[in-house]
Order: sequence, then C-alpha cells, then structure tokens
Amino acid sequence: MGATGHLALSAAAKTRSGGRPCAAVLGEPLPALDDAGLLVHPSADFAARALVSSAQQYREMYQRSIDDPAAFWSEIAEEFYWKQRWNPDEVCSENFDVTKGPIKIEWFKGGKTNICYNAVDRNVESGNGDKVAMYWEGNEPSQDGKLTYSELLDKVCQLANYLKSVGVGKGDAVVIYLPMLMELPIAMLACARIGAVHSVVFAGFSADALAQRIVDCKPKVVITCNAVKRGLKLIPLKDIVDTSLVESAKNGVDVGICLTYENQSALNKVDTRWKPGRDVWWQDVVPNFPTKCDVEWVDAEDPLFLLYTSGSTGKPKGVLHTTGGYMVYSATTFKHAFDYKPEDVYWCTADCGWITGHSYVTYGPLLNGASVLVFEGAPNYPDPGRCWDIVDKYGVTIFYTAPTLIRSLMRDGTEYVDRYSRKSLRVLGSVGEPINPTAWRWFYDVVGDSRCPISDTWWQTETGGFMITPLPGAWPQKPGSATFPFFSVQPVIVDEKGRELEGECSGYLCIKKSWPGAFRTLYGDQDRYETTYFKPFAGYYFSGDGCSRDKDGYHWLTGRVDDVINVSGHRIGTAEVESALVSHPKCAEAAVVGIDHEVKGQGIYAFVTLVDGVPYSDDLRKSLIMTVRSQIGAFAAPDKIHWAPGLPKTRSGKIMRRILRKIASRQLDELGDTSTLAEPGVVDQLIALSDS
Ligand code: 6R9
Repeated sequence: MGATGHLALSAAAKTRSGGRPCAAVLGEPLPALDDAGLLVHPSADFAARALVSSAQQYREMYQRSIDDPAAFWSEIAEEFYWKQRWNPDEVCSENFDVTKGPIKIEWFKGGKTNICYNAVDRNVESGNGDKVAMYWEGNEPSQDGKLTYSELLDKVCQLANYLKSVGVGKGDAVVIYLPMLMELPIAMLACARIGAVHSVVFAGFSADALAQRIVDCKPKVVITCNAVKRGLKLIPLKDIVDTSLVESAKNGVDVGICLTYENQSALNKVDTRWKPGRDVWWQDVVPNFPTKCDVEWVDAEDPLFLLYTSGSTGKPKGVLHTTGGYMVYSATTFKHAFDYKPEDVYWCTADCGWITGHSYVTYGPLLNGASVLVFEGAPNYPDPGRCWDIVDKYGVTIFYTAPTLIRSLMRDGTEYVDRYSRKSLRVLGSVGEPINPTAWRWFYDVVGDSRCPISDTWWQTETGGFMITPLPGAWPQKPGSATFPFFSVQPVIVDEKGRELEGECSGYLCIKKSWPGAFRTLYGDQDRYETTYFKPFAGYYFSGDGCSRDKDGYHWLTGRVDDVINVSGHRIGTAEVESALVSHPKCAEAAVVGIDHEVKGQGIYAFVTLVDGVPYSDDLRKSLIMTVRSQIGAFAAPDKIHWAPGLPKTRSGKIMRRILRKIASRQLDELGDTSTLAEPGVVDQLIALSDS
C-alpha cells in the first residue's frame, strides 16, 4: 500500500535536478554537493583519538552490525550488568511487516537487568563513586549544585524507598512534571529502580494537556514542584498540577499522591496551594528513607517509560520503550556520536520532558559514567552569553543543542560568544529539526572556533536513540547533513508506492529492520502503532520525514511530510492545535499549517472560521490564542491567526491544506490546481484578508 493522501511529499523534497538535491532546509537551497571544498574534516588529532577514527573502520563495523546484529549487539550488551543473561538465540526478533501478522520487536529476550543499577550503582561499584554525576546550574548564575555518583545513588534509593512505601511497584505508572532540577533525573531513575514506569510530562504543558496524559496512563503518584523561575517568569507548577488533578478526577482517574519538591529558588512554600492527604512535601518525607534500596530486576522487554508525543491526529501518542534494548542503544549511541571520553563534561540543553532529555540527559550519559550538566534556566537569561558562561564555568567539552537556539543566539550577535573562551569545547551536537547550513556554519566557526565537529543527530521519540548521525572522527561532514546511519540502522528512501530508491534520490524516509532502541508499541493502542508507522509502507517503519541522499550517500533530512509541525524542535500535531481552537465557543472551524520561521524553524499559522454572526476582533484573536495556550501550552500558541470566512475544501469536504500553506507563506503564484475546490471564490477572499 502506498502513502495515503495526507502524506503529501513536499514539492521541495520531490524532485532533483543537475545532480543536486532540490531539498531546502529553512528555505535555504542546499549547497552543491560535488564541491570538495564543502567537506569539513575532523582534525588529524581528533580523528587519532576517536573511538571510530576512519570511514573504513565505520564501514567494517556497520557491515558487521547488518550482517550479524545478534553478535554485534551481544558483544556490546556484555559490557552492562545483567542479573540473568538473555537467551543467546533470541537476541533480536521482529515482525516488521503488517501483512505477516502483528508488529512485534524484541531484543535480549530472557535477559534480566535494571537500567538504574547500570546507570548508577555500576559506576559506584567500579570505583567512580566520587566522580561528579551531575552538575546543576539554576536560573540565576549564582545558583548551582552537584552530586557525585555515590550521592546520586543515595538520593535515588531514598526516593525509590518512598515510592515503594506508598505502594508503587513494578509496572505502576508515575507521572513526573518537574523542571530541570536534579530531582527530575533522580525521579526517573528511582522509578526505573523499582520497575515502575515513568511518564515525564514537559513542565511547559498546560493543566489540560497534563490531565489528558494522566487520564491515559493512570499514575499512582504525580511528582512535581511548587514552582519554577525561567528567566524573569515565575511558573506555579503545583497550581497547574492541582487543576489537572481535578480534571483527571472528573474523568475517573483519582491520583492518590502528589509529591511536591520545594524548589526554594522559585516560590515560598506558604504560597503553594495544598490538599492535605493527597499532597506531600518531598523534603518532609523522602530524606527520612534509607539510602539503600534493593533493585527490582526486570525483563529486558519490561516497560521502562511512556512518553507522549504528537501525531497527525488530536490525541497524543504514548510511545512505549522497554528496558534492555533501550539501555544498550541509548548508551552506545551516546558514546559513539559524541566520541565520549571519561574526562568529558557533557551538556545537553534539552529538557527531560522530551525524548532527548531521556536518552541524552539521563540514561545515555549516566550509563557511560559521564558528568552531566543539568540546567534549569533559560539560555538567554540574564543575557545571550549565558550558554558560553556556563561552558566556561564547568569546562563543558560536549555541547548538544537545537538549531532553534543556535539561530536565536546567532541573531544576538557574536559579541556574546566572543566574551567567553569556550576552549574546553570538543564536540558539538544538534537535534530536533534540520539545521540549515548557515546556522551549522555559525555553530562550527563561531561557537566551536572551527575546531569542533558537529554531530547533527537525526532521530525521534519513537527511535529511542540516534538513527542517522555523524561519528565525529570517522568521516568529513557536510554542513546540514546528518550523514550516515548508526550501527544496525538500515534507512531506505521510498517513493509514493513504497518502492526503494537507489543512489541519489529523494523521498520518504523509512527503516527496514529493527534496532535495539525501537519503541515497542503505543500505550494501549497497538492498532494506531501499526497504522501510523507500519502500514503506510508495508515491511518498513515509516518515520514521517522526507529525506534526500546525495551521490556520496550522505543523508539530508527535509522535514515532516505529515500533519506534524516542528516548532523550535517541539513536535506539534496540527490537529491538536485545531481541536483546541474549535473548543473556543466562537470558533466554528480551524485549519492549522506550518510556515517557515527564521528562529523557530517553523511557526504556527491558523486559519479560523467563526461562528455565524460573530465579528472578528483583536480581543477574539487574543482569546483564541489563550485557548491554545491553556489547552496545550505556551509553546503551541499560534504565531498568526488568519480570519477565514470560508476554508478551501474539495467537493467531498476535505480541507485543501496545500492551498492554505501557499497562502500562509504568501506564495500566491504557486497555488497549483484549484479545480477541485467546491467554492473557488474562497481562495480570493482569504488572500484579500491576508493582512487583516
Ligand atoms: C529527537 C527528537 C522527531 C522529529 C523527526 C524530524 C525532526 C529531529 C532532526 C530532525 C532533521 C535532525 N528531527 N532531529 N530533523 N535533522 N537532526 O527531536 O524527537 O521530538 O520525536 O521529533 O524531529 O522531523 O521526525 P521528536
């Protein structure tokens, strides 16, 4: 079966000419790929010390990982502690083809382990107890802290013991709604230690969005804090949780305990709303528990966490990851993509509320015994030099961030960068959206002083870890390309009919076989799992992204080809924003599209049709935006509301988003075929109202 209608490949990704990809990242044409001067080589020194130091070495390892994935990954998995070894003949098994029965992926079957034990205890036991596991930098430059691996173990055990004491056990869900305090990774690890399934909800989500997730996964406990300060803004998180717990209760899910950490830097305890019996201060109970807590040994395929992400329809998807494969994969990808060395100080600016914070703030680095920086504040507070101030303060060697932040700092000017030495930096990383070559260059030349390779890592919540990424010492980079697949990952580019394209090509990015970190299902919805990811192109996992491959085999991601938009690296389903808008009593219909945005990558552009007789006004515009903020979160607020007395529809009533995208981006001479419109006059009307 081919791709369905809504998976329209963008015109930009579809065609190629003159041997060059026509794909554009942020509207910037990609450079000529046959220009040898474009290649950015790692220095000889860097390559000499790298874990994988040549393309040849990579090719040999990659080939082995494809020819014999079981042997390749078993050898790596041996480096971890397993209470019971996996069955040697069941290292990996999968059905990736919906025509052959239900989709099923299993790795290290029969093995018993614990990811918390491997990430924390194992480092203490191997003599690294005094090494710093986490540095913490607060919102204000004067606020900081740190924990060694031994101290981290104590804190994790105390919380794990508390959770057990209130009845949380193996398989129970715990929702974590915290800012970037060290308590956030501590809470994740404590859940993992006792076999509970954590579901971290990004603390920028609104009460409604939090309630929706609570109702779906029915946690025994919600962990939060009183408030957080981000820049100058105070956000009362506990109040948001209160509202969401009332809402969840109305939907039949009563959460018994709300464990609240007192974030002293943010808000006074007395100002926090409180429900006795349900609400408990973390500091009142957790420190009283013993610092030793037995590990719950779990099966390799037991669930580790649920993380909700956006899809093409309104309801967020609960992506489920299991233990063994995810552990091995997050650790191995971290080690190779950043060419990790034990003396590194690693900083990833992502929040643990997203997958990047799961795999590359918490699990991947700690499994490698790394020192990780956790940053609670905002990257441009008190000024746009904050990141580089932090880099110098802690001697950060690996800095991993998102293109949206790079573009925003780029706009603030190089003087903020030049004020700081940044000489500790060794490797840079990018994630979340395609990085346009100009931002890549600035990151490389200005931030990294033209000496630090950039790992542009392409992956997804669903993939658990990096899929296409540079190995920084192994081959030259091309600015804007995520380069080559990680071990065992078999990316294929297919056309509309699902036929694999060879050589230089552009199309839909699919993956052919499983890899250890792959998600195993969508929580409670195996049907949606199969329909969304495995049915569009039978026999493959479909990523939802478009991709070009050049003559040298480098991969160039071109963005989503479905109804998902990517705002500052955050995935937002257009349907989610639309359903928030139409819940407004004065909104009859809404259609949302993404538009290019200089800093955020994509912005949200909403066409709204009002209920008959309601006049459009500035107040109404603000109130529509408020509705989206309160139902999803501030990060999903539309950048533009376009009043639409009517929407362009086909005769069968389908909204023609293709036309709306063109109107939103003012490409009015490229509207394309409008002959199937039920009412052609609607388009002229919308264009006339463009600047209203
Ligand atoms: C890790 C993460 C996944 C979507 C993905 C793609 C985009 C992520 C990218 C990238 C180009 C990169 N994406 N990294 N596009 N180059 N290096 O971001 O997960 O939030 O699930 O988003 O993000 O479109 O499909 P998630």
